[in-house]
Amino acid sequence: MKSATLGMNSKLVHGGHHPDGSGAVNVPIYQTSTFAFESAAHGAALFAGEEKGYIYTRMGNPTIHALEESVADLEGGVGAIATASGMGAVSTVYMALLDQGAHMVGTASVYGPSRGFVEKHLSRFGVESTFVDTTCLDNIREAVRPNTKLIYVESPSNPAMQVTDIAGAAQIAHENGCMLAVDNTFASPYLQRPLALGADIVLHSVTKFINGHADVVGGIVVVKDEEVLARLHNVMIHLGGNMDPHQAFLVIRGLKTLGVRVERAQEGAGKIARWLEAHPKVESVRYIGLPSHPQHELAKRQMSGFGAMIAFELKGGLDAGRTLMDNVRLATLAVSLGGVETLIEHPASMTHASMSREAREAAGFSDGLVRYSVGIEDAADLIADLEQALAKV
Ligand code: LCS
Repeated sequence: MKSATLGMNSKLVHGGHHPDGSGAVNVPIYQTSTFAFESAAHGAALFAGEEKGYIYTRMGNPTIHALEESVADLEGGVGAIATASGMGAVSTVYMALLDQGAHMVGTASVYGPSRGFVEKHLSRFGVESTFVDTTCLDNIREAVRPNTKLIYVESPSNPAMQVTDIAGAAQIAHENGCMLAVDNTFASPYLQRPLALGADIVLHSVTKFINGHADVVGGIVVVKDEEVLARLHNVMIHLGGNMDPHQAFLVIRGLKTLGVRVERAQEGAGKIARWLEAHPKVESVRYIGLPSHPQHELAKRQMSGFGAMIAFELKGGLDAGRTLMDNVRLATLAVSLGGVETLIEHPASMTHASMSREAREAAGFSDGLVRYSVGIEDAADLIADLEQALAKV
């Protein structure tokens, strides 16, 4: 069946599977490092790219390919490369697009290491970067230089929950001869498809919503253009950051339920965000589904739902946040997000500890901010859990 005619949930369930004649309903795990050639000439033709086929799992594998095809189809791209982790996806994009002396403009409130890798490591090779508040397109426009090759946006951003106008950022990128890459981890392809909004590259930490069960670390990059795909693939196989077949199998299994998980979690998130906003001990709540969120209207236009991520600050600041995190019982105090289980964490001392306080403040979040990833538990139970923990603050 042509996937273009299918709805999102049908694509999620059936994507990427090419039955091998065995009758297997699921994609088998091709747990092999290498693939036999039919002849010396066949091996040479595969290496020369004259024939299509599998050579060696770092370069490609049927289980991994099934995942790549499925996510590429969901995101509306020509192909994808799956990586060992989300950072593998981020670093492969940077390494493929940024030559010595090149410059990139990024969202200031990206996941800490997505910024740290450029500022601490790629800077050693002469790569320049400017991280700005990309919720204001003029900031991007002003940061672009003649040597800018990449605009890198994370939307919604982690953990500040800032939303960037993807179509507007794409226009700036293309007027200036550079590419727009979007980290779509927080939304997932179920809620947002950046390529359709004009981005050239979309990437994910599949560790989060795409896999959704807190049992795999992985990443994926989807692109619109075959030449860019080849460039990314070439960099990835040299860095050695490929996904492995068992990882891919688990992610395919998780992906099938992305729609039902996201629908369920965001329904809970909306209830919890509204409850938190009305709580006397809560100073502020950032949930893009709340009308009080500064980019609520933009999110309504470019996303089909508001997702399951909430960030909030208590009136007692950091100390109050610590008391809350130490007293929740149903939510788990852990980093990561986007799984079926609700997680709570403290960005300033955990996920974003690698950024300076000034950088965190410039990125729009204070040391008191608490991040809450809503799972698929009963919202009433999660609210009761927060209620008893807040009573101790
Ligand atoms: N992009 C975003 C938006 C992320 O949130 C993360 C990880 C990554 C990329 C990197 O992906 P990974 O290599 O971990 O698969 N975010 C994390 C977080 O907020 N807590 O733990 C990891």
